[in-house]
Amino acid sequence: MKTEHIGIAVSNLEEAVKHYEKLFNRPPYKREVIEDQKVETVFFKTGESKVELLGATSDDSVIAKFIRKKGPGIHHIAFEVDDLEKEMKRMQSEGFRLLSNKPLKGADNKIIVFLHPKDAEGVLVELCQSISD
Ligand code: CMX
Repeated sequence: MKTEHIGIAVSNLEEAVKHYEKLFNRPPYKREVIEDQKVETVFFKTGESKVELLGATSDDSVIAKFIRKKGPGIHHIAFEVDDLEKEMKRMQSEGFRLLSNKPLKGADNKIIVFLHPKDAEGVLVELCQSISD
């Protein structure tokens, strides 16, 4: 599995974009709202991988809840797989709890599923598979 991206929860997306533009010395390559997840995402390329800034689009977004509880910071790590449904079955047979029974639409042309953070030593893990535009 390749580390596809690291998701960072931010309380002010525009301010965070400015900071990360300075950090990477380049602009983001993509911005996308995922309505179902109530998040707005902004992506920066970091070599083979990416950083995804995550802002809440409503107070009941999981990102808003996460920030209220833990403050801004690393929210999840996403690993890319070739066949998400196959990996979901494998993970379930290994005793991991999946947070959805079916793949969900993720940002940046991906289908995704999350594993419960309690099953990965307190880290929210996303498995993702690329799909065409
Ligand atoms: N990392 C580590 N632990 C986390 C966590 C995170 N990101 N989010 C929640 N937790 C912990 C909580 O602290 C809590 O722990 P305790 O029981 O010890 O207090 C536990 O998990 C349950 O959390 P909760 O706040 O009670 O439950 P939620 O209703 O917030 O659900 C979770 C948590 C992980 C299921 C939810 O945040 C989720 O579904 N996240 C995935 C959605 C998401 O991130 N979407 C954006 C994706 C965009 C993309 O990449 O495409």
